[in-house]
Amino acid sequence: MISLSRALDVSTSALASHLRGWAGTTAFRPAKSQPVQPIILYEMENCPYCRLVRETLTTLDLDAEIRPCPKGGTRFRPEAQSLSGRAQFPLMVDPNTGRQLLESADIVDYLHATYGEGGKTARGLLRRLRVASSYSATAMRPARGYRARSSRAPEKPLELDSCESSP
Ligand SMILES: N[C@@H](CCC(=O)N[C@@H](CS)C(=O)NCC(=O)O)C(=O)O
Repeated sequence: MISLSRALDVSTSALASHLRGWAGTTAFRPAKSQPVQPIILYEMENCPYCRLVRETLTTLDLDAEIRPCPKGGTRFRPEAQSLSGRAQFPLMVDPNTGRQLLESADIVDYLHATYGEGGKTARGLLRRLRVASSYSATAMRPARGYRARSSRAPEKPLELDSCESSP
């Protein structure tokens, strides 16, 4: 039988996806080419800006290596900070082109331009609405993925087939 805490977990996660209009469900603009080496994304699970980038990875159907950087994380967070010179996420590194970008809107534009069919993400009211709905999705699960817990690193990266909106 499903426990109450599990039911709450799935419900808040589904609500978060709902607040984003289930963006990041369908690859309706699949990439015209796949990166030879996976794109690297340093991110925080509960960061509204990181969610917008992860949604774009789904929309373009791109392979990416996700490097989680929760508060207190010791595995990837220091690496990201030394790369960009600050603690700001998302940070994208594309080993195929040598590009490194910090701002979520710039990362989304870069992914569409490099692997999709171009087009710029909205910067005005639509962008503010997107960010606001992504904040409200985070508010559904404010502490989830925020702070690191101790763990043992796997020998090889774990493979996860997923789409960003899946609760
Ligand atoms: N303008 C940036 C904002 C990014 C931002 O504010 N990220 C926050 C998390 S939501 C951050 O990196 N905070 C550092 C931290 O929490 O350690 C973007 O659009 O990417």
